Amino acid sequence: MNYNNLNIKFDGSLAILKINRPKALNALNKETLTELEIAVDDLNNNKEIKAVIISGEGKKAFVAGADISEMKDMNVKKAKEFSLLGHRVFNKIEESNKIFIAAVNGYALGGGCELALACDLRIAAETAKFGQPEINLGIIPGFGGTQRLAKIVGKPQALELVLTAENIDAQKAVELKLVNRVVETDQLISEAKSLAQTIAQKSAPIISLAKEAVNFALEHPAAEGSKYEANLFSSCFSTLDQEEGMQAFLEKRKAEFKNE
Ligand code: CO8
Repeated sequence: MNYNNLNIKFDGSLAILKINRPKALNALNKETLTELEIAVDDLNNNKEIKAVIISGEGKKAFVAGADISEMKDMNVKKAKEFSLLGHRVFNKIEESNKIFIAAVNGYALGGGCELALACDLRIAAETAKFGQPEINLGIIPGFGGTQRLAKIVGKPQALELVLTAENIDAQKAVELKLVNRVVETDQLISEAKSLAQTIAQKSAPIISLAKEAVNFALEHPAAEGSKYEANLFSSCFSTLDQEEGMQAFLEKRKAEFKNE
């Protein structure tokens, strides 16, 4: 599939997806979000792929937000449709059986920060900047930012970002646990690939169960989480990879997972 606003490259069991509107700092217009949904659906159905790196083309921006020129004349109905499109696409990333890693190469503002938040792991270049500047435009975050940000950094820090519209740098983002780590800017993609490859060596069904279990924790009380984990944990024992993983340990060799 040829996309107007996305570049996708494959490297073994990894996919590297870049938002490609550098002249508009990779702002998410409807066409880009629609293409992103098709791409995420395709990747989710691709049995060869275990991890997806999302980044932005160009040196300046990961994604500088939803496209303001497109949003400017929206009415309430159109704004809701646009917001729900973003929610649908970002939920598909969050609920995917693949691991999504945001490699944040510059501005991750508004919808761009929200896209990074929907990913499972976030690596930031030293030059990355994060923020939720929507309030300066007379709106609030609308692609899941108020919800995911509060869960990830906690209410006071989320509210400070959303109410002040101030950008934070990569170092501050690490302190807030908004990103997993900061790396040198020219090492960003190689570091993201290295992390993705470490994960991709594990068993696909077990990666997926691990993600599902941790995601569940953010949405449910501890007692429900324990039961859910016990169910997912026991289902590992219906896989060939659990047999192989334990057998390999006892035989003092590296496991050769079959992803089954
Ligand atoms: N939308 C559209 N165009 C953009 C956007 C954007 N979000 N960001 C940058 N651009 C465009 C600029 O208009 C400019 O275009 P042109 O060259 O044609 O004038 C080009 O990209 C380069 O940008 P700048 O000249 O502004 O570059 P600077 O280096 O001076 O500044 C900034 C970089 C600080 C990133 C600046 O561009 C900026 O502040 N951008 C807007 C950031 C922002 O407010 N983002 C939040 C948008 S709202 C949002 O994301 C809501 C999400 C939920 C939506 C829910 C649906 C209803």
